[in-house]
Formats: sequence, C-alpha cells, structure tokens
Amino acid sequence: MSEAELVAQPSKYGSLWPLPQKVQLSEVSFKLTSSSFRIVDAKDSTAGPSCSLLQDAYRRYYEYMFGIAKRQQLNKGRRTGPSELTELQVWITSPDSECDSYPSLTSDESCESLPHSYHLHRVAGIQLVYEDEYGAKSINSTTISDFPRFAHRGILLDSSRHFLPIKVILANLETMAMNKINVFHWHIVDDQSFPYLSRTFPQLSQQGAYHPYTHVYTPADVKMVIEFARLRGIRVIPEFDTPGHTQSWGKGQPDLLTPCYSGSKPSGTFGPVNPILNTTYDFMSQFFKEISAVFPDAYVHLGGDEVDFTCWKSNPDIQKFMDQQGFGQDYSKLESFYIQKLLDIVTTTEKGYTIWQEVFDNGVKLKPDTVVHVWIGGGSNEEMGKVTAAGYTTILSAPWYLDYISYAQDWQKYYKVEPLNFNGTEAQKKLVIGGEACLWGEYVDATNLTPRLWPRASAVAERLWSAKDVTDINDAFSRLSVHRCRMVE
Ligand code: CP6
Repeated sequence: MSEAELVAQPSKYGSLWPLPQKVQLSEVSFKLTSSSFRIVDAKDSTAGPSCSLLQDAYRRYYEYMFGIAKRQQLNKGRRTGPSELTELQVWITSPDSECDSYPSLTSDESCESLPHSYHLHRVAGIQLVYEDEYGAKSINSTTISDFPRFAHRGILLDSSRHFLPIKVILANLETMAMNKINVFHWHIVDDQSFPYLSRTFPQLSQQGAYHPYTHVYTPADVKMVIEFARLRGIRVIPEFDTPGHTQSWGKGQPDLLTPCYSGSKPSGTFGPVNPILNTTYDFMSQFFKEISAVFPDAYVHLGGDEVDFTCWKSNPDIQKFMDQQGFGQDYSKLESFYIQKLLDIVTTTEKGYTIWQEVFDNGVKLKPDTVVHVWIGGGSNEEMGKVTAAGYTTILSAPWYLDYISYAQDWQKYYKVEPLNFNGTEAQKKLVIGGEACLWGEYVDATNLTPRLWPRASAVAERLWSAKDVTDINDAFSRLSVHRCRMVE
C-alpha cells in the first residue's frame, strides 16, 4: 500500500497542472474582486473585439473565477485598494486571422505571462487564484513562460460501443481544456454501432446506430462539437476504422462487407470490408469526400487495426482474387492492397492520415507525413524505435489504456511513462509528436466515463505538456489533488 501513503505536502507550485515550463512565484499578492476585475485586450494586441474566440474565453475565465451568479455591473466609481488587481491585459502577437482558424499540429501554444498580468492562454492563470476563509480572492505576482513539450496531446473517446450523448462529449472537452489536452480523437463508429449521420449515406446510421434518432450525431451535433473544441484550442480528429471494426456499416450498405462462407455456402455472417469490389472503393471515395468537408482538421484517422483474416480465407471469390494478384496465402498482402487504395482515395481529399501501427507493420506504402499510432506493447516502446527509424512521425498510446481499471492510484503508472524512452537517434525522437490516452468504450458509457477518465488522464496530460524532468511524484500528487477538486467543481 506504499503508494496510498502519499500525503499531500503543499507544492511550491500550488495547484498548477500541467506544470508550466518556467514559473517564478513571488510573495507579492493582489486582491481580485468580481466588481472591479476585467479581462481586456492589451493596447497592442493583434486580436480585438471581433475575435469571438478570445471574447468567449474572457467570459469563460471570468466565470471560472467568480461564478456566473456573482457577475455584477462594473463598479467604476468604487475606489480600488493599492493592492487590488483590476485588469488582465491579453496581448496576442500572432496574426488576427488566426482567430477564426482551427487549431492544428503547428499552432503556437506558447505563452508568457508577466507580473501584473496573468497567463490566460487557456489554463494556468485561474489556477493561481486562491480564496481566504471569507471567499475573498487573491493572486500572487507570477512570471510564467510556457510551451508544450509535445504538440499532439490527445484523448480517444469511443462513441460506438456505447453512445455518448453530446453533453457528455462537451463536458469532457471542457475538462480536456483544463488539462491542455489539444486533440479529441473521436472513435466515432465501430463494429457495435454507427452513430455518425452521414448526409451521403444516411442509411448507415439509420440501420447501424443503436437508435436511428436518439443515438446519432447529426451534422449540427458534429458542428457543435467541432466549434466547442475550437474555442478551447482542441482539434477534432475523427476515426473511421476500416477494413475491420466495420460490422455496423454492413447493415446500411449491404455489399460493403465480405460474405463469410461455411464450406461452399455463405454462412450469413460478414467479415471485414470487401477489398475486391470496385463498389467498395466508390463508396469510400464518396464517404471520405464528405468526411473531409465535415471535419476541418488536416488529419483523419483511418484505423486499420486488428483485421481478422478468417472470413476472407473462407470466401472463394477472395481466394480467386488472391491467386490472380499473386498474393499466395498471405492475407496481409490483401489488407495492404485495400489500405493502399484507401490511402490514395483519402489523399485526393487533401487530408493527411493517421493509422494504427499494424498498417505500418504490414509494410503498406505510406506517404512520408503519415502519422503512425502505436498501441501495442505496453512500456517497451520497441515499436517507436522501428516506426521512427523508418522516418514516420508517431504518437504513443500503448501505455495509456485508461479503460483498464486497477486498484489505488494507477495515475502514477501513467505519469511515470517516458515517451522517448526507446533506442534511437535525436532525429528519431523528434518524430514523436505526442501521445493519446485511450478510453475504449466496451465497458464505458455516460455513467462511468468521467470518473474513469479523470483525473487519470491528467497524468498523461502533464507527461505530454511539461518538461521531461518534471517527475516528482509527491509534488505531482499534491498539485493533482487540488486540480481534481477544481475539475469536480
Ligand atoms: N477497438 C478498436 C478496440 C481496440 C482497438 N481498436 C483495443 C484492442 C485491445 C485493447 C484495447 C483496445 N477496443 N477499434 C485497438 C487499437 Cl487491450
């Protein structure tokens, strides 16, 4: 029980989470009152009142600080004390045009905060505010210089195994923002259900969702999620995991899946996407054309994991095709044949793509900017060495399966992971753009999602944001304890 014995000694960094790259705290404190305090655009800021992303953030942060109920008329006449802080000036230096754009892998997430002004850029500023026993708020003069260690810091939610209501997704985006998580990997459909309502193929969700109206994401829902995420600096990367994990697609698109055979007759069951029909590729072209327009991020996740060859092997038409192509009995060649055609299709939509590691393992020809998502192999990271040696960028999930539950403080296990702990050159390590915590949904729905994800995902968030040497588990425990309360609130 040694890990349960940790006692929260106050950290000198208060409750900052994830820990900024550089923090200088001072003893000088200022009072904050809801009637006087305002967040304003700095005089030389490139972003002004027309930047709704910023104005929306000001309102949100003000409400985090003082609560909605306490909002009052600005009290201009009231004299403020000498030690009262009345203004947070936000000085944006990037071009104003970025205000309306979507966050990307190359977005500048760095931020400086000077004494007398406080880091608003998402999180740390409000984390510095503290209350006395009467509820009066103060903040200490603090200098922060901050930037992320990794550009891709994600969470995978699975809305197929169990449908996740929009409000659950939005609530978790809010919590992601509190942890500077900047990618929502939306594992939106899978074998069990197809809740994405496609304009081009509405029958996919009509037949494949758990319920055709209540358990679907309409175009308006999807738009809302993307905009809610954008305002919080979060990218939305949808995953359409083919050719396996597609049972639910078969209900609305009859010829899409491979008919399995029992002896010489179709058994009535279906396997992976049928890779030998032209209609399959016509379907994929139309489908991904829609997806590329609906989801603004530069990347889509194309899955490609866990393809079971049993059904392909049973099907005489597939066997004939294998012979014609000279694939012999090597069904991974057929898988590669399919994936290569899919990648070519998605390339014409001008999107980049992420794929699960098997696609790389099977030797599929990939574009140089493909992101390979490593999910097998727990801590050893041997795969990271292989993928980066081949020159591909990569994201790590293998040690961060948050749907797995165990006893006591297992956040420490997630926290102690070092993503670059593999044999490789400096150039190889640069190819690791980050990682994702995965919350697969087989045993997770709206009722248990939040407690399973938080604060455990916060451990991953700090590992991916903060400096490599931020490894003091006692200090982390102290800060995380308070951070957890803040998230609960
Ligand atoms: N669903 C999909 C899953 C998993 C994967 N893909 C998975 C497999 C094994 C474990 C956890 C998750 N549930 N579509 C693999 C990426 Cl241990």
